[in-house]
Amino acid sequence: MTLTKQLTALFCLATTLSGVGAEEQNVSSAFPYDLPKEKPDMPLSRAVARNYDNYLSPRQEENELYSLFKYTELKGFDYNGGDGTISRRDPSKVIRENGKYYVWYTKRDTASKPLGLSRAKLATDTIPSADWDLAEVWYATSKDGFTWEEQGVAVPRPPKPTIGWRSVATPDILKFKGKFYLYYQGFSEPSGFSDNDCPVIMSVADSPDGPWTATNQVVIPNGKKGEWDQNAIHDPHPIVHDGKIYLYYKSDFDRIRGSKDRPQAVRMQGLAIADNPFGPFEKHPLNPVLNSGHETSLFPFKEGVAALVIRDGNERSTIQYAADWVNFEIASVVELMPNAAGFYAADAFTDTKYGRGVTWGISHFTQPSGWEKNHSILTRFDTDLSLDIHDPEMKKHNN
Ligand code: AAL
Repeated sequence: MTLTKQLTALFCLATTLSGVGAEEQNVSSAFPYDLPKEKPDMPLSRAVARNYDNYLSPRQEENELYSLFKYTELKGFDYNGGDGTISRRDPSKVIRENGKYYVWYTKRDTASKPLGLSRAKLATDTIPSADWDLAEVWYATSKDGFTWEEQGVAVPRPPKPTIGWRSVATPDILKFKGKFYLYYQGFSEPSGFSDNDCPVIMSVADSPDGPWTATNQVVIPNGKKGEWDQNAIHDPHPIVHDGKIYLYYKSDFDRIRGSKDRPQAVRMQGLAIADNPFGPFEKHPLNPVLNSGHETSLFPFKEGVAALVIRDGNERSTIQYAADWVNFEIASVVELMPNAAGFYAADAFTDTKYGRGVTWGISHFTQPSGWEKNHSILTRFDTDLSLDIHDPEMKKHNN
C-alpha cells in the first residue's frame, strides 16, 4: 500500500468511527443536484440510465429531436363554409422552386360529405365513402408559407378501369436528377369497401407546375398474401439517400373488416429502396422498420433520418432516429404532433451527408368521423427540429 492510500484509509476509518463526515458521504453517494451531462459512473435506476442511453441529451430542452409545435391557419383556401363537401388533406413535403414554395395534397370536392368507412358499401359515383374518396391531387404555391394560391389539379383521376380511377390521394413529391415525381395512393374501389386497399402509383413532370404524365402502373405493390403489407401501401414518402430513393410507407394490417376478433388495424411503417424513380422498389428485409405511427413524416437528420411517429401504436407521440436509415430508436416523446406533416426539408433531395433538420411544414386537421361535417383542412406548423436553431452560427438554412 502506498503512503497516500494508507493515509486515506486511516482518514476514512477515523471519520467513520467519529461520525464526522457521514453527512458528506451521503451527499456524495446520491445523484448530484447539477444534472451531469454524461452518464455518471454510479448505480442508476433504469429510468435514469435510459435517460442517458436513449436520448440525445438528458435534458429535454437540449435534445435536438424534441420540439413543441405551433399551428397557424393558412390563408387562401376555401372550404365551402366547412360543410364537409370540400376537403384538403395529406400534404406532400413542401419544396422551393422558382422563388416560391409548392405543396401537393388530396383535394375532395363532392356534392355530399363522406358516408364514413363503415358505410362504404353505400358509396356511389358521386357520394364518397371516406374523406379521401373521389379525390384528386391538387397543388398550391406560396411566397411566404402562410398565404397560398391554389393552382389547380396536378393529377386527375384517370378513366375507369385504370388504377386510381376511384381516387388518387395522399401524394408526396420527389425531385431526382432534375425531374419531379409524385407518388400517391391509387384506389380502384371506395376506400373501406373491402380489406383490399390501395397500392402506390406515380406521375412524372419536368417542372413542378406540370404537366404531369401518369405512368398508370403500380410502382409499390401491396405485399403478397400473408405479408404484413398485403392490403395497403399508404403515405409514400421518398427521400434521396446514398444516391438512391428511400421511400417510407405505412400499412394497415392485422385487421379483417367486420371481424370481432381483429376489428382494429395495426399500423406500422416500411421502407422500399430504388435506384430509379420508376422502380423497381425493393422492400427492406427488416420491414416494418417503425412499429407505430400513422402518416409518414421524415427528414434527413445528421447522418441518419428522423421520423415523426404520430397517432397510432405503442410508440405514438415519439420522434425517432435511425442513424442507418433502418433501425429507429426513440429520441423524444412529444405532444400535439402535426398530423400528416409534410416538412419543408431543404435537403430532402440533395443526398445530404448531414441533415440539418426542419423548422416548418404543412399538416392537416380532420374532424373525427361520425361528426356531422367531415372534412380536413391544411395548416402550417412551426417546429425547432433543426440544428440551425440549436447552433446559431449555422442559420443559413431553411430561409
Ligand atoms: C390518411 C393516410 C392515407 C390513408 C387515409 C388517406 O391518414 O394514412 O391517406 O389511406 O388516411
